[in-house]
Amino acid sequence: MKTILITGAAGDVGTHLRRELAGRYAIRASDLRPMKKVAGETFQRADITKMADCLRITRGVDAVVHLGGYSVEGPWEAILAANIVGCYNVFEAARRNGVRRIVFPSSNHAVGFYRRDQVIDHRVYPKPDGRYGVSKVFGEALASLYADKYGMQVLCIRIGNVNTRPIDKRRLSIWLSPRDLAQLVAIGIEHPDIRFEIVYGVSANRRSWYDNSNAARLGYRPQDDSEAFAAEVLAREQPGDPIAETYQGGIFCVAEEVPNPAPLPKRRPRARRR
Ligand code: 15L
Repeated sequence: MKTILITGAAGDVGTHLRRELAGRYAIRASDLRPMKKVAGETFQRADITKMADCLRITRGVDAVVHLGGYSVEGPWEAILAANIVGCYNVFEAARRNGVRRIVFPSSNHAVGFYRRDQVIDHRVYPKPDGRYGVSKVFGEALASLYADKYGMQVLCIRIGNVNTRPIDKRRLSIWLSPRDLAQLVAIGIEHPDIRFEIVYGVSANRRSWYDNSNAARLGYRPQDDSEAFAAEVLAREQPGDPIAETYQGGIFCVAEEVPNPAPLPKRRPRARRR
């Protein structure tokens, strides 16, 4: 059985993923915060802004699923520390410890300034919708560098929104069910031919904004479709900010800070013109 390190394991995505992958991998969970372990896991507390911690947690694992970091739009200092310095430390520590496989959960916010009336694939130019999105573009660039220069094998998953059900209209297009998340992560750990790949972390949503053919090429067969929840979600949807509603990144395209989980977009008093 392969041993995998999951950083940021105590977070929402980490909690879903550990539950889904339990029994399939020997999971080494790591986080800054203490957490409740799933049976069979080990836990190591670590601060990814410290290289020594990263060297300790990446030693002896077959693959790293790097979920750790700041997961929404917020202050630059926090994003710089967790998503730039921390991300670099994890990649570099993995390299020094001879770990070749990394699954890097990027985000839909790396391309959040594409319009909703556009379908984008894995080859589009990044269009981040904030500092957080920029940090995810940085992570993808780092993954590309470590693949090309050091022979690492990295799957970047531009995750939409992981939840047991889609929570609003935007999430109907970007929802990722926990079991589809686990399928994608397992592809990232197991697929023999990965060097550097970008895929979208979304279920088989009928309202998707993504051409996810690169994921399909790697064997991804999502089981879920947000459409099953559409009527219920749309019935409670309120009109939102016009800019947020124009672009795929939603409220991240206008707000300076977004709480987690990201709330429904609110209509602002006066619309900016674009
Ligand atoms: C993300 O990248 C965040 O990590 C998550 O908390 C959600 O806000 C998600 O995007 C989203 O766009 O809904």
